[in-house]
Amino acid sequence: MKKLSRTIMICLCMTMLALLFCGCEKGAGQSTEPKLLLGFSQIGAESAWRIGNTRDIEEQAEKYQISLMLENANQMQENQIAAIRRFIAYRVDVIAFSPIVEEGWDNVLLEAKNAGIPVILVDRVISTEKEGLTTCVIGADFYREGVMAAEYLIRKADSLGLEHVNIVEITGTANSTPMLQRQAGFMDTIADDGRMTVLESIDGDFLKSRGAECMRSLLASYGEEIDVVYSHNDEMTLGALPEIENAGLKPGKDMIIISIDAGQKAIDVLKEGRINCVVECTPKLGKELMETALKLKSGESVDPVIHPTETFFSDEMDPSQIAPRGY
Ligand code: GYE
Repeated sequence: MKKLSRTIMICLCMTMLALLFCGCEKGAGQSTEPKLLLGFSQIGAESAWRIGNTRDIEEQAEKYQISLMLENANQMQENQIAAIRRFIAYRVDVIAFSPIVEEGWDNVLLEAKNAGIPVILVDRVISTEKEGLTTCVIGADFYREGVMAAEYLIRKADSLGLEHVNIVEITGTANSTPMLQRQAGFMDTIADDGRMTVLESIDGDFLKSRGAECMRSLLASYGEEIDVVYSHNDEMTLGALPEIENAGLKPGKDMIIISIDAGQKAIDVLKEGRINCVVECTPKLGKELMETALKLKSGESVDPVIHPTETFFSDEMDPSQIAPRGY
């Protein structure tokens, strides 16, 4: 009996301590009240880039004490539109989203505008004739990435003394900003080089499985005629490489492989000599996003376009010097 009452006493003490602790927590919570509510519609989780981008946005929101409503659209524009409508209904302070494609946003963005909620574009842009639907864009200069990829190819062709260069291009999601701009930057840069022929451009939708399918079909059509694979992201490249090997060819030697994103996996493959060049596209846009959202909330003006600085990694340099990528 004595033992029992001692146990009850201990339990009571612990409950009181727990209550006290909760009280303290609440006090601490009050002092770190969110500075704003940000609704963010992410495209999906199709690549290491995208997963790294989501993680970075979550981490930075926490760091800046911004309350984040994050929705994953699983690669569907209609899901993004529905998420934006929910953000409006919820009366968030700022809306941000990465538009999967450029067209088709006018109606929902007009609704956001009428509700007085500022909208930030992250990573990709939209195409519209209407003014004032969005405040700014925070994302890479995809055209410049395409230029860097082509400039590498021209240097490589020079160094190998190639007279004819047959290129296949595996593109990202049709009508997405990175697809359109990475293609334009690359094509404009090789346009005046008489050695370059593009055999085919094929839609790989930024997915590893599609990269493999596209490569199989390209190999079936052109086989060893292919000198260069220009792929718009690492996932598709990583899908394509085993297909090239299955066809008895050595990527990086029998075929020049150029990729974009520069996630850790692609850098590891570059170190193995199976990729020749990978252009950087950083997913770390969270800090700029939080700072821009805070400025908008306090009525400050923001830069209309914010591009991170980017580089490339290639077999022209010592790959052991490349720092861990973090995505
Ligand atoms: O390159 C790709 C991703 O929009 C920059 O989307 C982004 C692209 C990135 O899925 O891997």
